[in-house]
Amino acid sequence: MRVALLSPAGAMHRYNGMFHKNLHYAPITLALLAALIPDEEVVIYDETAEPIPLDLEADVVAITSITGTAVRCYKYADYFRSRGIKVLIGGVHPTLLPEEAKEHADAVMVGLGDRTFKQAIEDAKKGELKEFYRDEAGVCPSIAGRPIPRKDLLKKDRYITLNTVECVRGCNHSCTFCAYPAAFGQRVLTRPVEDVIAEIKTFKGKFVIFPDVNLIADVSYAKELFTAMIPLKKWWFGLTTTAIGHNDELLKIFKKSGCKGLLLGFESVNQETQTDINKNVNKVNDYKWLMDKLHDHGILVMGCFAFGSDEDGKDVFDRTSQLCLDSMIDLPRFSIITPFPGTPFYTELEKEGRITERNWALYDVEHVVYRPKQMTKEELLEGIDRAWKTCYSWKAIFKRFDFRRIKRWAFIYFIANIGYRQYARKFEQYDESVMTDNTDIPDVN
Ligand code: B12
Ligand code: SF4
Repeated sequence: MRVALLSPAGAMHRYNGMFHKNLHYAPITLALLAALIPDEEVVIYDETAEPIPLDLEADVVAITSITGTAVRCYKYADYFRSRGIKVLIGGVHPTLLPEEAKEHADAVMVGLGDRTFKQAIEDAKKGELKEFYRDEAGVCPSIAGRPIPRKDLLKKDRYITLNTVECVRGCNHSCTFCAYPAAFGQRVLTRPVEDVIAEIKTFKGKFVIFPDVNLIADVSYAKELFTAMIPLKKWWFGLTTTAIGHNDELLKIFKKSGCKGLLLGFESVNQETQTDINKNVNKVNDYKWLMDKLHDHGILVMGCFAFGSDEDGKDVFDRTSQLCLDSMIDLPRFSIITPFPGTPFYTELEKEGRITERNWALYDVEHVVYRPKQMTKEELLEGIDRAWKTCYSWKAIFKRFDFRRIKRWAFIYFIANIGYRQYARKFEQYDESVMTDNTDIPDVN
């Protein structure tokens, strides 16, 4: 059976958007789905890397969707169905809103596809597709024994690296704004260490990227995995929570195993916001101490902040920029706290009648989709723009550089900062009209 796997992208992330090759690594989703159906004739179109051809030939089109891409995914789904092709849709957003996705697809894949995708393709062959395939408790009790994702099907030269590997599925926290626990629950599934190491051994080059949302969701697993990585002599990047600062043993293992960069969700300079969003693992007063400690271990930090919580007054932007400068956060990243559907944060704002925008294309954490409490939408947008520009001026880039502790990694620091400086300067071009424009896909309704 001919299966086309599609990953539509929002305007900013599309192949002709603002990132180009320099800031995209290969996502795993489609490459893994391809590996789950080894007997089929599969092609992959990831719209961050290339256009999706409207004249593609396939018996089944399988689309992955997150909230920010859902409207575009539905338009592709409607279009390919109008050509008589069966359409399956899955991913975070259809998992959160399966009934909505069903309006546009022959089958909706709810939750992980590890155990259900092959079944759906078999059913499609027999003309017996079901409306929903659900990864409910017990259907996917483990992600052990996963095949190695088919990265050979990706456009290799369009990514900064193909060396991405998933090892932990799930997070032990439940922050109120996060779509991840809302979609996949709080169970933490881990891949056997030997499987992950075997996959990493297939990688060419020095770099490895872990896209897992929280690498320390299971601390004893993290110790085991990264200890096993030490002999591989790789340089790796991944995501954890700020709790990493309080685990000296694991931090030492991170250093030895080649950890060069971590993405941390600092979220806010207001401790009350951390309580409000259920992320009390973050202690704002520790941020400077934590940065020094990570730098002492040779680890650079992308520090993410989300503006617009109820506790944020108009001074929050300048306070946050100042903290980034004082704490020498290597790569500050700013977004707008976004109520993804299915999350407790969405339910709360919905109850208060504060959701102002339901076009999912604007749920990309860069646009304002609700009424903030202490400022207007315009003030929030102006504030975030100012924070980007303040932190990515040349002067600020040099001021944030912790020469004493991380001079050896200066090249990583400056390359990454130059990339984000470009992002900071371009992102205002992606206004609401650009983000919601899908006229390149024919209308069939
Ligand atoms: C790589 C990545 C990206 C890439 C590619 C995104 C894409 N369309 O795939 C880029 C850089 C473009 C990106 C951008 C964004 N991302 Co992103 N991203 C990821 C990340 C880190 C890894 C994805 C991955 O490879 N996962 C590994 C695979 C194996 O897991 P999976 O994708 O969940 O797939 C499994 C199941 O979901 C299911 N499945 C998924 N799709 C399908 C389809 C079918 C047909 C079937 C059968 C099954 C199936 O089966 C798979 C195997 O079990 C995830 C976090 C994560 N670890 O998943 C966030 C994540 C998907 N991103 C997220 C967000 C918020 C964003 C941004 C809005 C924000 C930002 N600034 O980063 C932007 C917006 C993009 C846009 N509008 O175009 C959120 C999504 C929340 C939501 N409700 O939408 C996630 C979940 C992170 C989080 N903490 O919440 N992202
Ligand atoms: S710690 Fe990160 S991944 Fe986990 S629930 Fe909170 S925001 Fe989501």
